[in-house]
Amino acid sequence: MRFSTLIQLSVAFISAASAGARRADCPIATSLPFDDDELPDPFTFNDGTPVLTTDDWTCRAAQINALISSYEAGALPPPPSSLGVAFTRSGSSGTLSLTASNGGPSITFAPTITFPSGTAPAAGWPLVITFEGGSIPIPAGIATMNYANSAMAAQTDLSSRGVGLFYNLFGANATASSMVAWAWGVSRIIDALEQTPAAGINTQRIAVTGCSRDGKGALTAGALEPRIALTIPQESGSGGDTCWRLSLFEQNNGADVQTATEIVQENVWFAPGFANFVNNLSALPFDHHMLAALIAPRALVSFENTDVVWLSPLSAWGCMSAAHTVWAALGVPDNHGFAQVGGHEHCQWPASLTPTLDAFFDKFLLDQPNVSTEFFSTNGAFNNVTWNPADWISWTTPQLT
Ligand code: MCU
Repeated sequence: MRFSTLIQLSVAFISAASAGARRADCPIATSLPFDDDELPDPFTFNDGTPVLTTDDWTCRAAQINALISSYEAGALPPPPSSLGVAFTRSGSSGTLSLTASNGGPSITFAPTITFPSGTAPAAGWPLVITFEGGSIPIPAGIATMNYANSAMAAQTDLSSRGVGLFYNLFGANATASSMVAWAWGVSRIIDALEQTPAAGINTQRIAVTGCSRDGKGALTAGALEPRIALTIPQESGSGGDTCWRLSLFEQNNGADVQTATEIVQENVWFAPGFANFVNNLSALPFDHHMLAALIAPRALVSFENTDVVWLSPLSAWGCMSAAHTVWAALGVPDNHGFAQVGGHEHCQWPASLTPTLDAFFDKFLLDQPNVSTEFFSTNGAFNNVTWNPADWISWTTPQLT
């Protein structure tokens, strides 16, 4: 017994030592031989060694990001070589006009900001960037920006591929999905706010939100842009805060949910190459619990609706339960919330969830660090499909040091 303990300890020591070496040289892969019906383990590096420290997680997140980019999202381009910004304000309304170019064609987009009344905090107003206006109640004391993400990258149907401002700049053949294009636009908005103090926004206190397809987009932006403090996807469903494998399981058990095979035929939210994997989900070295986990340790609260079967309610609960282990491992479980109820239409906000939402705003945008954000619940209405975590989550959650 003692001998095996000793071996285990020395294995742990060797792993920790090699993890240290990996941190200095974090190997990124864009493809990985993989075959797993269950949810992939976020805490195992591509080379099979364990994630043991918070620095390890930084490297692991970079690995996951590269894999998601390669398999389903497409390439996120760097900032443009030039970004011109003009800000105008009239009363409670502001317009932030951005012109981006890489030396060739330029694009201009001009999101509007609605400012709260009263005196701005010394660091500037917190801000929620709302994809297509969003549909959650935003409390007093927070500015809102209306982001016309569908102009950045269209999302009508498959004919939207390569259509929108982003593709005018990067070319219609850019691999970036519409959601990656939207995230690129959010990053430019934050660049512009950073270089425009007159806009009066506190760029340390920015949230993103959107519902349904735009909720998928808000989640992706939160995953790709580390300056977003709080990510709030609402009813993002399949392709958002749900896992591909779990949605397929739900469908195989008789629920009419959206799956990966459907989504790639419906719209351009994913890169063209994702179609190569939708019939072989076991080959994906990630699932969306790992997309969501790219946000950790920053704050994520997602909301789902069990009345809309298409959203794949079991998948959302299972996927976010799996993602939650990453926030737990990082010692900040309450930076990740989830609430799933019924009794309302798609994208209609149920008042019962306002206290949960407000707690996240208070803590992460309104400088009230002592507010509790311990909210993680479902009504469990999964259309008679059973969630059994042991069938899907084979890892134990480490305490990263
Ligand atoms: C939940 O998001 C999408 C869903 O993925 C699509 O299949 C459906 O057509 O539209 C939903 C949506 O965006 O509704 C507003």
